[in-house]
Amino acid sequence: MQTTGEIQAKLVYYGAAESGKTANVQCIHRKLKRDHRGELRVEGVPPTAYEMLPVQLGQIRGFTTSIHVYAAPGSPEAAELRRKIVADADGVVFVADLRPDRYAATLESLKELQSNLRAHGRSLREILLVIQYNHRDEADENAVERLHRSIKLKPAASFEAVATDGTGVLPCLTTISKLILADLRKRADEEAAAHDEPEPASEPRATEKPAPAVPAPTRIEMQALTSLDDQKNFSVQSAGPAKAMGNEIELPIRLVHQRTGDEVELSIRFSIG
Ligand SMILES: Nc1nc2c(ncn2[C@@H]2O[C@H](COP(=O)(O)OP(=O)(O)OP(=O)(O)O)[C@@H](O)[C@H]2O)c(=O)[nH]1
Ligand SMILES: [Mg+2]
Repeated sequence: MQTTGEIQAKLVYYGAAESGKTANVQCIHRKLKRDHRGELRVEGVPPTAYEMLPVQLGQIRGFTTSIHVYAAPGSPEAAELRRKIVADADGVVFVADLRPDRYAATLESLKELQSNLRAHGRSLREILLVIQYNHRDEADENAVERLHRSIKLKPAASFEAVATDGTGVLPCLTTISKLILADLRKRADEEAAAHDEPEPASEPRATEKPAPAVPAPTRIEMQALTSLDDQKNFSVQSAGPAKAMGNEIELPIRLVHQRTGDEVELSIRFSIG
């Protein structure tokens, strides 16, 4: 297994036109510190324009890890583009629009997502999926329950949101990112295990170096997602044990979100001397 290299995961915000996918990605761009995200790119022109934002998440098994966050375009003209964008997604946030006059469009978009995944031999059951009930400020208090019943899905999690003012945006991103990272870590473990299996007997080539040991325990650094202004809602669940690394001390901290119960693991590094 290499100690350098990159892992890029793909997260797609999918949903009906005007459901708030772009507003989500713009909000993430606004809220993350510069060194935790790249530039917000707008690709194409309306009605098929879409946005992409790289978010840096630190290291997994020595790999620099980032998630490319896409806001899929919702217009009818962009149907083929949506299909392509979601084909190889590692995770999806389905943005359900709570405004009553957008129910039908939301359910239609979910059906389309299902069929787009199926076209690539995938399914809504197998994909890492979180639902975001957006436009919360423009619907009555029963809207979530009503739409939720029609959606008939059991996502890993769901969130209420107002993407324009940031409500619910980062908890949603944090949750789906954690799911994606856990999945990547599992895959990295499987890859490492396959790598560790004894090779059939052959002479090692002179240029080959032994594979470096996998550092344990692996810590997924979540600084990007916890350095946000939502962090006031987190309380510390556990901390430590501290680990000395050269002239640095690393302290792992587990936070729990008071409202959603989401857990986030991050690490703080202190330099000595
Ligand atoms: N009041 C309110 N407005 C929102 C919310 N989310 C998005 N909007 C607004 O709704 C409009 C559409 O939002 P976008 O983020 O562009 O929607 P989209 O899903 O990217 O739309 P397409 O790219 O056309 O599919 C914009 O004017 C946003 O400012 C919300 O939660 N509340
Ligand atoms: Mg958009």
